Amino acid sequence: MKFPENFLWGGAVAANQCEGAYNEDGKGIDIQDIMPHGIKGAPTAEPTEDNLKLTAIDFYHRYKEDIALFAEMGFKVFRTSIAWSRIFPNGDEETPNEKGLAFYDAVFDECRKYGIEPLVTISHYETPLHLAKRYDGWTSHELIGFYERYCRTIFNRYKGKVKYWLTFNEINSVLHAPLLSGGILTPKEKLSEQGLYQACHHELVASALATKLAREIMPEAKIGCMILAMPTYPLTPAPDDMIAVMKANHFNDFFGDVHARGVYPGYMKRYFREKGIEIKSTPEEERLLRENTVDFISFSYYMSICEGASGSSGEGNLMGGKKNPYLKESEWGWQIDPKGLRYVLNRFYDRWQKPLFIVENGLGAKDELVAGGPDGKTVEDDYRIAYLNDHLLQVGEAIEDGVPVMGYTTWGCIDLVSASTAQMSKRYGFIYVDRNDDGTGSLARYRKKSFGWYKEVIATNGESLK
Ligand code: BGP
Repeated sequence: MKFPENFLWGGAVAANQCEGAYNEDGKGIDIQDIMPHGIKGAPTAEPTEDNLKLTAIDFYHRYKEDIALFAEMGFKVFRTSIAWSRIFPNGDEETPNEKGLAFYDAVFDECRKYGIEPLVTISHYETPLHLAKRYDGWTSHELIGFYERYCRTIFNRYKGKVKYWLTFNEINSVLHAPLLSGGILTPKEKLSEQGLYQACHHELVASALATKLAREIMPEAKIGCMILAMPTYPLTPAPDDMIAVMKANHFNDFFGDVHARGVYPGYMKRYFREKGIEIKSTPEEERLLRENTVDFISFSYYMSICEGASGSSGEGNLMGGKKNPYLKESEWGWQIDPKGLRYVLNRFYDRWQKPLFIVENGLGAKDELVAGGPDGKTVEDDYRIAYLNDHLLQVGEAIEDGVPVMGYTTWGCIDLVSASTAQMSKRYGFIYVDRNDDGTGSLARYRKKSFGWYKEVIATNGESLK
């Protein structure tokens, strides 16, 4: 199995799921601070003590120790996000918060010290709360200007330190989780499709604007979009099931199509027409989209789903869809499908002809800390090793198929708080963090068995995979 030279091996986290320090050094409150239950349960009025993200794994104070562990594994790249509300506490101020800027300087410098490239998500499910309350998040056109100012600030500050940028985490998830993904406080059941797709338009325009700015300010940078990838299989070979798959794909492909081709696809225009949705757009915005397509497409991959013409969707999994009788699932009901990753890599490259970057993949599982390992305690996580090994073999197959894959960052390379359930017990890391769902724990770090395994994979550039 041959991975390209300079393949970017690494791991990924997001600010809100690892940093903690939710109100330190001038940080504003963001939507995660009032979402103690993830995507289930209503947001709270104020940050509450049961919200694990307020402290998370305290990366804000322990980043040096954690980055040293990533370096020990041989990471070439580390994906994290900038918490927008550390830079602009409310989101709509004119001047940034210097302490927030200084924190990310320190994080990126620490990465560079070890030769690790930072890969930065500009907006990862952490819209400043004020933007949600005052403007209803991305439903408002004004967000484009605030995001532009934020991008200009961080691009000018970190040019030369950060080469790889992603505009919005899992941009297509706004259709399913408007608050988490789009900072939209109007409850999903009350939000009109008109409002929802207008919000998508604003994000797409903002993403194109960020791409334009990045090219002006940091000509050496590479900027990509980020999509939640879920390959969809027909439940049966019935033509109607295949059409159902095609339609389900449209709602996700639409985001990649605009990012890669710069225009709204015909199937989406038809949908808008038939639903009476009129996207407010200007010729200037259309030009922005057309002239600023992305350098690469990145995506998360956890599972595939099935679709069919009959019956209702939403049986399981993150974004609806139906269960596949041929696949096993994780303890959280996410169906495990390594071959789906090869399929999605081929499909995305066929469609968009842009380099691809897998920026999230991994197994959320319950771990048991036992005696052993270099730190005195460890986790024998053979199930995680098997999951990652099998997925990486399929990445290798896709590379053999001719797909240009830039890199691979496992999700949650260190245990962190889950996005969908806000639990600590849904662990993804190579590094165990001693913190429990009830908030207890010392926050100590322990290398799991998978730590040494991944180190070997990186050191051999994938040749140790079996
Ligand atoms: C993606 C998000 C991440 C993340 C991951 C795993 O949807 O981009 O933020 O956490 O999924 O999901 P979870 O944490 O719910 O297990």
